[in-house]
Amino acid sequence: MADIKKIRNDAFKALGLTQENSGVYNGKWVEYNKENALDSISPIDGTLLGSVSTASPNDYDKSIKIIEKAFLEWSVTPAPTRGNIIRKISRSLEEQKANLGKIVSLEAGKVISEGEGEIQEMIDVGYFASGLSRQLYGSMMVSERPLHRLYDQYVPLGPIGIISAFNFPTAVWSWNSLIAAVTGDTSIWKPSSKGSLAAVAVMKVIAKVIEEESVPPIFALVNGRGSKIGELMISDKRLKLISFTGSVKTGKRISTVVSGRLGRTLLELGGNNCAIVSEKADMNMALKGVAFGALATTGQRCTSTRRIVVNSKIYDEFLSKLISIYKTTQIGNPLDKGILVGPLIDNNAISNYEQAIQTAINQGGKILYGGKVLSREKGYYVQPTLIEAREDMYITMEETFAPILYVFKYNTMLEAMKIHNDVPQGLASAIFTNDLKEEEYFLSARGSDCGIANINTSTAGAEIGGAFGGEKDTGGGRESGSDAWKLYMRRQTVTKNYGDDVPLSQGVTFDID
Ligand code: UN1
Repeated sequence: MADIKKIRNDAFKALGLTQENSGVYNGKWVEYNKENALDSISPIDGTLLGSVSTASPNDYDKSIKIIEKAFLEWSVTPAPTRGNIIRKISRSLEEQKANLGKIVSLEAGKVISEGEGEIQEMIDVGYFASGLSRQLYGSMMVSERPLHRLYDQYVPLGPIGIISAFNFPTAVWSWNSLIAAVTGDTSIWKPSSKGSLAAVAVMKVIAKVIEEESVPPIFALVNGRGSKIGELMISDKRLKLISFTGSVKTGKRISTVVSGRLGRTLLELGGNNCAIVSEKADMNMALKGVAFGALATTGQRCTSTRRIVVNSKIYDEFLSKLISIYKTTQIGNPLDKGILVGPLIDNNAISNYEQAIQTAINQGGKILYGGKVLSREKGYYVQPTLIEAREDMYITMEETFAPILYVFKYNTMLEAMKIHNDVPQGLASAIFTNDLKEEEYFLSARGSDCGIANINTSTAGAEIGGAFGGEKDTGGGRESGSDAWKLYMRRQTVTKNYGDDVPLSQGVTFDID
């Protein structure tokens, strides 16, 4: 049985964390203040890991002024130089990967390999961003006028705000902050109040690089409640972009407030991800993909598989094999070897789990496996649950952040696709099939309506190189890889006349002599 206290103490020592930690950084750590400090409690067994102080409105304002000033210098630093700094950050994260991974595991309740995987995501994004720093390309167009040049260039946007969720307490910050940093932006981060310690741990590592390399304070950290610091951020005109990961409800409000001041938003809201399992699938691959998608991170990923639609010809066989996997999957302390499913984040998550299951039963769902709370006193453990569902069950339209998988049956691809798309959210999707026609149908305009479409792999576990985000109620944002960097910059269309006359576009004449 893993010794939580020892693991915590060792990781704390390596990372310079203590029982009481400042949760506010803006080039310097603001002194710890007991008032309004957040307790970081491990969902594994209720251990108090440490306490993290929060930002006062004054600390917040000061931090914004500091990153505004840093922007003046950073935005004109050559992008490849910025990239070199971010590469060094990745290296430092690599050195501390095991310790940081442990903090994420302790605070979010992730199994060790997932805690470390989260840090790996940050490392990967850093290297990706560093390469990107030499590729912030604009396009060259051709001018309709003689001796004219027409092109677009990308210019840094300004200070930006990042509000992240508990389930990926550090990786999602890095998708935004490290990409934004190579584009020349500075950023301020309000982590989830359930991810405060992981945020401090990461910032400790990063602050060291920033200070050693004499970089201006490009990253600020302001721990605090959404209702206090989050509110200040969204209405702050000095923040040109607000990147938010969290619930649809909060996201809609943020969208209204930020667009009210004509700011930009990048929203990564709910997912209700579905996998179609065709009779033409490799069944073992489908079982592994579905099990990982539904069980990893105890169903608390935005990309978790929440629904499967299985072809009626293989339905019984697939379900009986899936139930066997559920029966043998070990639930418990995520720091112990062999455990694949750890705790939910808190008691509230347990209540949501119970409520969803009760609603599903009331609406005609049939429990195929699970459905029970295992512990809610010292640690928040539940049984992963499989529920046979029908299309008219409204509960299946909602995202419940818990390991509940709704199971549907289909006969035709048309039916499967309808069930798949008929929910408000549109983040991740998958089909398991070895049939090219089914695969292409899934990828066609009549296919998956999600931001992420996977063939023969899980809805969860996206790589950082692709753009991450989704459609419909998921909010439309794209972050991390591909050309998501463009959102952190403003596009400027440049027309340059190197002739001796001023010919006008569209053949307009305007003779002033
Ligand atoms: C999230 O849950 O907000 O694709 C992020 C995945 C991870 C990231 C999830 N790479 O499952």
